[in-house]
Amino acid sequence: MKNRYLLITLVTLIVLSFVITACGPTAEPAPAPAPVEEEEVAAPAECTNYVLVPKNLGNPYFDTGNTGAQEAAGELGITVLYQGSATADASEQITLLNSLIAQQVCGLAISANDSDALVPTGQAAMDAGIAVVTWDSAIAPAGRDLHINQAELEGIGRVQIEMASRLAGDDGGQIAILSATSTAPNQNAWIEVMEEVLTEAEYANLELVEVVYGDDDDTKSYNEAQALFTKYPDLKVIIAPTTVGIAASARAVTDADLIGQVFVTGLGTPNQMREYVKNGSSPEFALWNPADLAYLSVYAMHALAIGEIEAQAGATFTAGRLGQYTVQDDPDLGLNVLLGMPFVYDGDNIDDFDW
Ligand code: RAM
Repeated sequence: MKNRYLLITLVTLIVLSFVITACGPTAEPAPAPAPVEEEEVAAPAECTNYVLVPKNLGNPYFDTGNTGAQEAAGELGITVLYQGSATADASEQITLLNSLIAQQVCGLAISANDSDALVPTGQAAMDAGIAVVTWDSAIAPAGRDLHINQAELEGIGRVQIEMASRLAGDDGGQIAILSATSTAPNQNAWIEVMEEVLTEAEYANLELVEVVYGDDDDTKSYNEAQALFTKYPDLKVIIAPTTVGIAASARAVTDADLIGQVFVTGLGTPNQMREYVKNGSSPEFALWNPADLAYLSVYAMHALAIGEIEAQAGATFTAGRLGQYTVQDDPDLGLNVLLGMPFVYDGDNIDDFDW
């Protein structure tokens, strides 16, 4: 996109130089057009309408993300609509994205329900001149310009095994993973890391008995947790790498009077988890700040759309209060921008957070 605006600027300068030559004294040679500095390229005035697309609506994690997106939108003087499908489903998401492409928005920031299925849709958007970033959950590199990554995969996977190990105690025991949907790119990547970390000698006393899927649906997640209690009476820990799954699992443990016997950990939001940290069903969990993640995503999407950066490694931009970021390339994740490290919440700090 940036090239287009450079070209328009150059053509304008050349045309202007002809006009000046035609009108000016004929003896004087026309001055050569000044070299165009990248910083001089003005943002196209029409690039003000963007959309933040969550995996699904009604999920407090994404709603919190939207508060950060709106903060960035206010600072940048742009509009960011928040539109998603009712369920965390790739085909519903594709239908929505197709309609947004037809509306010719300036940019899309998508949390993907499927890594590969969304590639053609992402490509269609980019072909239409729309800046495409993913945030939270990535489309495969061919289907987006950049992924805005909450934290390193390794860090997110490892911290969950560390927490599970602390909760299982010295003797270890059976653990299960209660995930989001079976196609969720982010959860699947984290589960892969967790399975690898579990092969380390330090975690030899933890036995992963099953991975089940609650589809980021509260009721389904609750029922899956209950099914785990029945199937594995010796279960020690449920790791739910999803904010929907962890809250539903902690509620299921609480309702089943299993506090102290089955512990829940994983990724959650402080407001949803506070009561479960306090009642002991989920003494610790981790997360990054979803508002910051979406805030950063809006800055990156806008920088791409107005040609301030190209989607290439080494490109730098400033994301408001979060400061400067550099686009990096990763063999698995492709071009991405990294927000930071996951943070562990527990009884000592949970009341410091109000989101
Ligand atoms: C859920 C979603 C989201 C994930 C968080 C941790 O809200 O699945 O994609 O990043 O959990």
